[in-house]
Amino acid sequence: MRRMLVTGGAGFIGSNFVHDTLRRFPDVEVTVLDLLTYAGSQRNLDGVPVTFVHGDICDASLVDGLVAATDVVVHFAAESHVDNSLNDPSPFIQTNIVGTFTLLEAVRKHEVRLHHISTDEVFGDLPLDSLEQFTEQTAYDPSSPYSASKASSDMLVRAWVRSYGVQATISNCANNYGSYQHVEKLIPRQITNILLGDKPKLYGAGANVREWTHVTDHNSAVHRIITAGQIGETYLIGSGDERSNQQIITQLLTLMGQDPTAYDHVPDRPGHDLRYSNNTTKLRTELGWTPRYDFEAGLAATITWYRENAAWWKPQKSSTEAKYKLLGR
Ligand code: NAD
Ligand code: TDX
Repeated sequence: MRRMLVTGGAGFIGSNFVHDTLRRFPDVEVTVLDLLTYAGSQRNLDGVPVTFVHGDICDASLVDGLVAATDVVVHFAAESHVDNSLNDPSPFIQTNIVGTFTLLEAVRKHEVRLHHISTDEVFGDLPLDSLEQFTEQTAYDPSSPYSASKASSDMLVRAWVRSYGVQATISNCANNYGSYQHVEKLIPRQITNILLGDKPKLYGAGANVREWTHVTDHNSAVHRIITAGQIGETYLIGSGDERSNQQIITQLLTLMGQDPTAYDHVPDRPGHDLRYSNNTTKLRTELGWTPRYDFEAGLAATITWYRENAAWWKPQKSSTEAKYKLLGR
């Protein structure tokens, strides 16, 4: 696969994916299609030799031309933040559902391989005090407009595989962290609050659990699936490292030399999913994938990245906090 089209390649995971792809496979010709919403920035691709196309995955004629000229599409583009989806679901329906439909029609027409990036949130949530996990067979039960729109897009991919023989795979990853993540998300929001002398903000009691996966581990799994995954299959991705939000905030404060109790409780997210946990046996045994990052070391490196890249995150910080202020969080 010499030519690759990466949608959403100017966002957090997509830009890390482009960096990793060109580091590992320098001969691949990468084209990025990205709308540069509030979450995307071309600066995330500074110095990286890609063809950048500023446009919308819902633009059928643009997508058709780009898909016709590629060997594989890796589809990251999405509206990705649960709190935003609760506030205004409409861009989530448009980008996540109509955008994925538009890509599917193009890959169907041009018989191009597609890998669709999705999330563990499509399965709903798990009880806090259990060892239950999601598997590839878990029934979909999304809670938020975001997760419902991602679940819809996964269902479209499955239907296009079965009915039209589209050559597609799907992955559902747990929460990611690492460099270039927008400051609206839990970990960068708290790191940048602490760097600015503000307190971290914990939703509700903070008992909700997430499985934290370094973005580079997510992307190494995506590379394995593109090269060795079975068409029509779904793969769960995750590190196995589960922590409560309260533990994360305490750990960040400690790593940054602050009082570990110096955070604010803010009102909870409506419909807040309790716990996510992915069983990744299929990916590990069938495709030989293993995550490389130790969480504490990955978190420390992420703190260092935000410390050293204030010029990257400062322009998005005040507008993000203004949005949270309106939500009371
Ligand atoms: P992000 O919000 O950081 O980036 C999304 C990118 O998509 C941005 O560059 C944005 O400009 C672009 N985009 C949005 N609408 C578009 C449109 N209509 N046309 C073209 N480009 C558009 O998101 P992220 O955190 O990097 O997530 C990437 C993918 O991974 C998403 O599909 C998300 O559902 C999935 N995912 C994210 C996580 C996580 O923890 N962040 C975990 C599992 C899965
Ligand atoms: O300030 C905060 N305080 C807080 O307690 C923020 C921003 C979040 N939280 C909580 C809510 C969640 O339980 O932290 C947890 C993580 O929140 P987010 O970073 O918003 O992530 P989440 O809602 O779990 O979704 C993320 O993982 C799955 C991504 O945003 C999705 O795109 C991905 O699909």
